[in-house]
Order: sequence, then structure tokens, then C-alpha cells
Amino acid sequence: MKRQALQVFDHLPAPLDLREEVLKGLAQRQKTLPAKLFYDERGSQLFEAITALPEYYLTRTEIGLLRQHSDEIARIVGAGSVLLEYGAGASLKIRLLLEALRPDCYVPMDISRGFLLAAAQRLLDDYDWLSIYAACVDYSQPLSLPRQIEQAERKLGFFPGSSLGNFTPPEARQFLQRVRQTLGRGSYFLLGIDLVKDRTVLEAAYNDQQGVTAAFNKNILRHLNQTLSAGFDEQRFRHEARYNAEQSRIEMHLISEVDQMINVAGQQIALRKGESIHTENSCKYRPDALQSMARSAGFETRQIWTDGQNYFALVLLQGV
Ligand code: AVI
Repeated sequence: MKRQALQVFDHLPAPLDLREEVLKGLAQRQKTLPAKLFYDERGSQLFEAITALPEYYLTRTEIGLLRQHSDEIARIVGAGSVLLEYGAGASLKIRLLLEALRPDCYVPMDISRGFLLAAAQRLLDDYDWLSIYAACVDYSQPLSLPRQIEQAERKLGFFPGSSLGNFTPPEARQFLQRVRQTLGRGSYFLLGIDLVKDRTVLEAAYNDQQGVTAAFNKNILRHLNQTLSAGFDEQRFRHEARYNAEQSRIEMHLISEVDQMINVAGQQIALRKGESIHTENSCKYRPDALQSMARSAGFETRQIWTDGQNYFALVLLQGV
């Protein structure tokens, strides 16, 4: 493919009815809120700060693995490839992969157009050889990409950060099936996955000393106050993250400190003192469980790289 710098592809689905989704979650016995509400501008900044926390080992461990193995990944995938990232390449991780692979074309996919284009522009400024096809899409939904991308012979999909863990296992399997459909047989998919480990390490990573994760969790309430004119007072909630060993997942909750009534989009929601709103799951995997899930979605495992402590894994899958 010839260098075409930046092309943009817009294919956003109609927005879901957020009010309905929020009220439905708050009407359940275990109240829930959709985790996607974390990521307004402030939430994205708080998440960036989380990735630099001493307790949050995930990001630095994954970057270490990419530094060590991106040349080998590039050798396996081969020259003349298209690199598709599920999410927009704002981080050092995609730079490590781009530099090793030097793909013909890089396709970041993200729902936030502003974020997507700003990240793409920064990469174009730094890499004069790079062609970018920025796709403004909801990658958790079925995707159809432009023909020139779909027909590329060598494709590598990249889904870093253990973001697969924020899906429930059935959602994760369905997501992998969709990725397999989009990428096609023979294509590669590189996943960053947080592994099951000692509960104290996991719980510390989501209950940091500086309280950044607590601010990130409570930000969901601020965001709701703005978007659905809700009346949450974040002072009346406390952050809690606990490891659910049976389900191999960290659960984030907001616990009501008092009995309270809250107006959410015109409806009164009652919360008892001590009652929780479940805001996020972050599933941790054992390599064998991940491999069998991937197999059932149409992928074989090519290679797994882990760090010395077995905290995190880079998993290279190939569509069969
Ligand atoms: C984005 N995602 C993979 C993070 C995680 O670890 O599940 C979100 C996060 N929640 C609290 N801390 C970080």
C-alpha cells in the first residue's frame, strides 16, 4: 500500500438509550452502573494516572513484555502487514509495536472521534513512513471495515491493557468471535491479559494508597450528574474493590455511607446505608482458560509470553 497519511472511516451505531440502561441497572437487587460511564474526559485522565501508580503493575509489566518481544512478534507476523488496534493508540505500547512491525497501514479503532484523531495525528508527526486509517467505530459491536483493509493478506489485531477482562466471560467469547470474523483465517490477534494471582496483589492494584482509583470510581457519579442530571453526592459513597475468587475477578463497588434517596433522570432511587452499586468487573485469567475460550472462538494460540512473576501475559492468537 502507498503512504496515504490519514484517512478517516466513520461508522458509529445509533447511541443506546443511556437513561434506560442506567435506570434498569439501578432497579436490580444488586444495583449496577455501566462501566463505560467511567470514561469522560476526567475519567480518561484519571485512568491515565492509574496506569502510573506503583500498585497498578499491569501497564508497566505489559510494556516490559512488549519491549522484550515485539521484534519476535514482528518476525512471526511478517512484513507488509496491517495493524489494527482495538482502541486508539495513545500509549507507548502501540509505538513499540509500530516500530518493530513497520506495518503498511495502521488502523486505530475508537468510539471517541476527537481522541482517535488527536492520537493519530501525534503518530503521524513522529513517523513519516506511517499510513493511518482511523476508524471511528464501536469495536465491541459487529464491524465491517473498508475492503482494502479487510482484504489485506497479513493482519495483526492488538487489544492491550487487559481490557478483555472488563467483559464478562460470555461477552469476551462473543467479542473474540467477532474479532476472528473481522480479521479472518490466518490473521493474528495479540492480547494483553492480566493473570490470576495472589489476592493481596490484586486488591492493592485497585485500592491504591493515593486514592486515584477511588476518584476514578466516584467519577462515574459526577458523569451521571452531568449527563442525566442525577443528584449523586460522591461524599456519601466510599470506593471498594474486592477480589471475587470464585469468579476470578476484581469487582469495584460504590458503597452508600448513609440511607439516601437520589434523583436520577426524574426517578427516585433508594439506597440503604452499606448498600453497594457494582460499577466494574475486571476478570483475571488462567492461561489455559483463556486458550480454550479463544479456541472456541476460532483462534489457536501461537505463543504466550509472561513476566518473571507470572503477573501478566501477552497472548498471540491466530485465526483458524
Ligand atoms: C481498562 N481496564 C483494563 C482497567 C482494569 O484494570 O480493569 C480499568 C480500571 N479500573 C480500575 N482500575 C483500572
